[in-house]
Amino acid sequence: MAILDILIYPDPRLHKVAAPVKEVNDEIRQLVRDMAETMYDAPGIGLAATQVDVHKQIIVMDLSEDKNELRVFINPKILSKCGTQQYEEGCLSVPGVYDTVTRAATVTVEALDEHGTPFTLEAEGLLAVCIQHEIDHLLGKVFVEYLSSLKQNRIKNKFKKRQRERA
Ligand code: K1U
Ligand code: ZN
Repeated sequence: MAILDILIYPDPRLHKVAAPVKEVNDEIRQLVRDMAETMYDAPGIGLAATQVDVHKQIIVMDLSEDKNELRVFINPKILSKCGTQQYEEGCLSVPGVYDTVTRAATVTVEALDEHGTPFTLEAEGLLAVCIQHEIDHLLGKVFVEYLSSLKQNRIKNKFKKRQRERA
């Protein structure tokens, strides 16, 4: 297994749109394992392939306290959304930034698991938030894009400055 590098905002590669996985094979399963290890190491509760510069529709997630309930979503599609909820979100690609985002309260999502088996899931609460946040990553969207342009510019400038200082 391997810990992969996570792209940091405002890296333009975070805006690439991920392609569907054609076949869930051993190569994809290895990537899923590496993404899970990267998420647990960060630590985070979710990770989209986009964040590790792989532009395929793959998400890993684990919201359990003991970090032993890995969920894998390949080619996820939201079938329906209902209501609204607000949650203070974070993102491994925007470390240290937390802000409130309004999203659907419940979502029904269909996807393939790591064996290529289709499943449908009805989610609410944090699971619904996380699914929407990660699917946004696959569409090239980072959660800060829900914030005001003033906040987005402040965050962008902070991370660009940090990047310059590290170079
Ligand atoms: O997509 C990501 O960058 C992962 C992100 C998922 C997420 C969190 C909160 C709301 C929406 C989506 C994170 O995991 S940020 C880190 C985090 O939330 C966390 C880290 C350690 C323990 C518990 C939570
Ligand atoms: Zn994120």
